Amino acid sequence: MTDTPLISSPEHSVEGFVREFLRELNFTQGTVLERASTNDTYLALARTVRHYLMARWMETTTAHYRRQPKAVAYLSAEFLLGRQLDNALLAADLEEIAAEALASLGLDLDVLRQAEVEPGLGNGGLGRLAACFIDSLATMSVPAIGYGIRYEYGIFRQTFVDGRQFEEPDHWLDNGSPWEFAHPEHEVTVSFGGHTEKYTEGEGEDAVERSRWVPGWQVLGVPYNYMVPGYRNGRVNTLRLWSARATHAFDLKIFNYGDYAEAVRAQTFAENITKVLYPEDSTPQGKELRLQQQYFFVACSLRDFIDQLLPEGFDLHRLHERICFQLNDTHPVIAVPELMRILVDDHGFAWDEAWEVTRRCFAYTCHTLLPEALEVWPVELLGRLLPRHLEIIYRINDEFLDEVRETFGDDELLVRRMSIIAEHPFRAVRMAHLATVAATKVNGVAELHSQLLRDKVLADFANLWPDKFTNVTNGVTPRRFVRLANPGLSALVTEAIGDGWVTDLDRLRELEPFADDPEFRRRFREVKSANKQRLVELLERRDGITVPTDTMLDVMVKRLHEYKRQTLKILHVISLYDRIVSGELDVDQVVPRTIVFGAKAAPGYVMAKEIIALINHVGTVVNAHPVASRVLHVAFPANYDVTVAETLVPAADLSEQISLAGKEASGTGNMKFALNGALTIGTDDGANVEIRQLVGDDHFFLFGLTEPEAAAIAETGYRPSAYYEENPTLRRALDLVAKGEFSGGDRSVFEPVVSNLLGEDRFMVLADFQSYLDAQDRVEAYYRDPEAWSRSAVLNVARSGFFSSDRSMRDYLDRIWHAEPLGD
Ligand code: BZD
Repeated sequence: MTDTPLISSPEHSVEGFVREFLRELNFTQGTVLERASTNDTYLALARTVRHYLMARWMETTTAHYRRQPKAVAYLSAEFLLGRQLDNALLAADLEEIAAEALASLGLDLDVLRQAEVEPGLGNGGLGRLAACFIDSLATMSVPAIGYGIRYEYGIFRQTFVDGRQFEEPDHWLDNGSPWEFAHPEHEVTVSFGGHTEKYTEGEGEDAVERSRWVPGWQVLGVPYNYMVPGYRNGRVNTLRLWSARATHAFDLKIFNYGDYAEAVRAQTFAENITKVLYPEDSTPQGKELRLQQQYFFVACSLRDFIDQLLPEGFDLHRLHERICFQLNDTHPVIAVPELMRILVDDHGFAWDEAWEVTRRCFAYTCHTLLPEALEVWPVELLGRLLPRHLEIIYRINDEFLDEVRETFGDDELLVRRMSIIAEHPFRAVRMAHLATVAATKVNGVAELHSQLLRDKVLADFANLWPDKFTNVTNGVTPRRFVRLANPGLSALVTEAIGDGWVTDLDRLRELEPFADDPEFRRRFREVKSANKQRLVELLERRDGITVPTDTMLDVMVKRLHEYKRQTLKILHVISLYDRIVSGELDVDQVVPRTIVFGAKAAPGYVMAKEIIALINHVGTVVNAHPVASRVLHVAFPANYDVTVAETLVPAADLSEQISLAGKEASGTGNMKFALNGALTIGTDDGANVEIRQLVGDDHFFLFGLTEPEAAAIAETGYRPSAYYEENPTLRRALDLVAKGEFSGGDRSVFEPVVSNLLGEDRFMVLADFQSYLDAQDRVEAYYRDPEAWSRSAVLNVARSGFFSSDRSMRDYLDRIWHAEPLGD
């Protein structure tokens, strides 16, 4: 690193901003205001804002390099970032200046905001969590870097045709990508395939048997850097995403042989690695390309950290003093044998020495409880793609199983259960076991989840190493999900308690007394209602969906999965519809509600797609019914993403968190809603448990089986049809679906959904149905009293400060990383 003085930031004023913006528009975008398209002006604006953060970025990077503090590398196959412009404006304290500067040129900041295409580089909670965490790390001045993949196509764009999901490619890079900086000069070579060779190093007594990898093919990884600005603290961390390119050998091939077509084919092959994000959630499909992606980004990242970020000549025996690699689920776990390979093969470490270092460098976060979601790789595939890594995994396993036998005796069943290698139904590497064996710490993402990991999913490991297991409850960034998404609430809160809450969310506690202030509650309701208005306008503009204003806004947004139980919610809607239409409920006595769904289904997940169709078809019928539509409205905007969440969450009255207890690891949407003053209707699952404990039972609508109850029923044999037979309300709702009420009389359309519920119902929708309806009745009664409801809503805000991702980061720092913020 040089001592070259940094160019200073542009002047922090309206005039300074205008100057910089016009310069960008003219010199970089190559156009003039009069002829600039919206995209031109958006790009010029983004680059202008970027300039204000540039000096801080360079300073932060230089400080990390010079001071070599212990850092955190967050390895994640997904970073679901959301739009960048607003967050950058906020971090640089430029919101007002930019709005004024643009207005002085006859431009509207709001219009330019809409021009940004969000990078959809994640599926759902896991990817969004990674984005919240890097925001918090930057805001807390923690030396940290995010490592991931720059997918050319992010999560698919969802459209509905006749209510059914269709997927379209997400060309997020098409209009230019002003937030990234490519660094081809720092490209890294990544090897795949080939075979290993044994050789002897040294002679006589000193001779050691070693193995070397002779790869079959290689690709290049090009880093793209993204700024991760801290909130007004002068820090900008880095997110480094890797993109695959063909090696230069291919260029040579063109030159030598003129075999142009072959060279292009090779090029395409290499670049396929980072072409597309796998649109999966919880059910890995064992795609070869996916393993290539995982190894690719992890190999690039380790090389980058070791070769670029450590000083030359650094003694790798002390690597753990400089870094903790946090493994975001099992996707990056191949980093464990990769580090072993680097240390043993490239740096000549003895095996034990290398293992000592490796074991201290990794920590593992598990995000699931569903056994089928635990990633395994067939040995055949792993051995073909990464033969040296497979050898290393086998040796790690041999030594680990020796330890198991030493501790527990020759219990072969136990040994087989714990082995990193599964034998059935085919020989495969269990990535969660590998991660658990290698990691210094293994954490779940909410108290209940961590408990279940210890007691069930990884119980044998917890017996062996009780101290390895810990909990860090998830959190969300208050910058994006309160301060930016809910300007009305932010202003109200700041007026009441000052603005310290933005970086110290526990201070929301100071709002508690205001819950008893009728004037504050009135203003809170005013904000809610303005937020609903904003949502109504968004749905109209974006989707052409018209929804009523000023009804109870009941929201269920999350990936579509059976365990999350969107079917339970739609059965509630169907039952309300049924009882209104049949006259059992007096329509004038029903509290009007708008039910909003948002969900993408994995393209190969047939049942999830059927459920989407059912929701859309129910919506069509309900919304068109002359009586029911007076009080019920269903909206399902397609392509739910971070940008939609930012308008939807602040508008919600009721947050639906209704997974079967023991299945949702944490949830983070639940936290966003509570922080924005929605009340939760939820099961005792994931972080709902902690939300309820904090906000209090009187301000949370609990229903459903507990985890031990659900486990007991599953044990003795669950019979969903018994609930159908015994509960006439449930029977009528299911019968309506079965007889084709929502499919133009065609009974076959939703038959798979109905027979699945009656025959298997793995996630006990029918068992929880009545309890859910009763809880919804309590919701309705409570909502009739706006004073009581808004008091509870304010208390939800005041008592949810714990769910800041800043707090999660403090927990990781204290319990796992043992790193510290960088002082001035
Ligand atoms: O992770 C989610 C869990 O389901 C949530 O309960 C939890 O709150 C969040 C964050 O901890 N898991 C995912 O989002 N998982 C995936 O998206 C995923 C992606 C690829 C493969 C497997 C799972």
